Amino acid sequence: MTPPGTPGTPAPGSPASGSPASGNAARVNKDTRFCEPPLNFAPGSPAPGSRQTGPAFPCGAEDMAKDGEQYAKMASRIRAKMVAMSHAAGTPHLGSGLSCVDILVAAYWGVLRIDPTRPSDPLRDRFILSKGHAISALYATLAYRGYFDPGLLDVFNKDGTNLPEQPSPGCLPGVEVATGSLGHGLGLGAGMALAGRIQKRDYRVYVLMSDGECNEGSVWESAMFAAARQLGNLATIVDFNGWQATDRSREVLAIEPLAEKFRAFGWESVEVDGHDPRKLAEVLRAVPEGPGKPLAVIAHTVKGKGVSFMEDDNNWHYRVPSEAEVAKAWAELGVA
Ligand SMILES: Cc1ncc(C[n+]2csc(CCOP(=O)(O)OP(=O)(O)O)c2C)c(N)n1
Ligand SMILES: [Mg+2]
Repeated sequence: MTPPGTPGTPAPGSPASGSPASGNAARVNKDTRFCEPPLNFAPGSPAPGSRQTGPAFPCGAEDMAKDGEQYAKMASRIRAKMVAMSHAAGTPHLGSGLSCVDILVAAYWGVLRIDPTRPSDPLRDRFILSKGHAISALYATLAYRGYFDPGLLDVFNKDGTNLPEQPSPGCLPGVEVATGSLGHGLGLGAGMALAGRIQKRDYRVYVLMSDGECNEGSVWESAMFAAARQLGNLATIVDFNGWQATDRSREVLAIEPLAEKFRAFGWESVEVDGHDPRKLAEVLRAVPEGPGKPLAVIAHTVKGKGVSFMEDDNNWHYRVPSEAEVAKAWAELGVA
């Protein structure tokens, strides 16, 4: 199948699309690749400097929230596609991606004030997948949410395409930042949340981390910063599946009690079932635009969720499914 789109086109800001200044000029920060696009003030819009509230972006929350079945159907569709993507690309981290699908479905269909046709809208809510190794879950979510043609998912991790195994900023519409090196998403999110306050833009920032990622010192530096600056417009969701790459999280470091740790760092903290999108959406929708304590949602999940022979089996951190295993998974997910 030939996917639509233009794989191979350099992403905005990639070296091929124009490189930063060199020599003396390189010491001057002229690189504006990661700046927000300027706001265009239409007649009747608030004057620069006044508080700006985003439009009520269509998010489908009303429809999906009424009926948990719809969340479940979308989650199964995403999971099935991810299993096929892993097989086609020979790419690992499938268990990690399956673990966080219900969190993504809750966020993208039940919480975020976004418009897929305007992925760079300065007033959009931001979502950062800090556990970047689970990128197949985000790509599939963005595609089915309308950010780009789902046909592009078929070239996942193929050379010369814009769907790398670890995301880079702007590689596809809706991908906010580069992640993959664990421990950076929360700091990036805190910066965005602070920028929103300074610019008087009423958006929220959501950062999805993994439990193993919380071993990183940078997570706790960011947590202290966010609480000190009262970034109430910031929330993190920790995909707490109890596994890291090679062992149980509790065997690697004493990560628990995680909710209490966040509270000790000045955050609000709640524990939820990470496979209950309605509950997740309810909790995440309550995040305000204004100052206050940031929110940590400890989402208890199962690595490999949705495919019985992958659930809680950490071999699927690295394993790639065979064709027969894809068929078996699809049958279980009800899409065969
Ligand atoms: C800074 C850093 N160190 C090491 C790795 C390699 N690595 C990839 S996934 C992973 C751990 C996975 O466990 P967890 O963070 O809990 O994510 P899960 O796969 O369980 O969702 C590691 C160590 C990395 N991506 N970044
Ligand atoms: Mg984990």
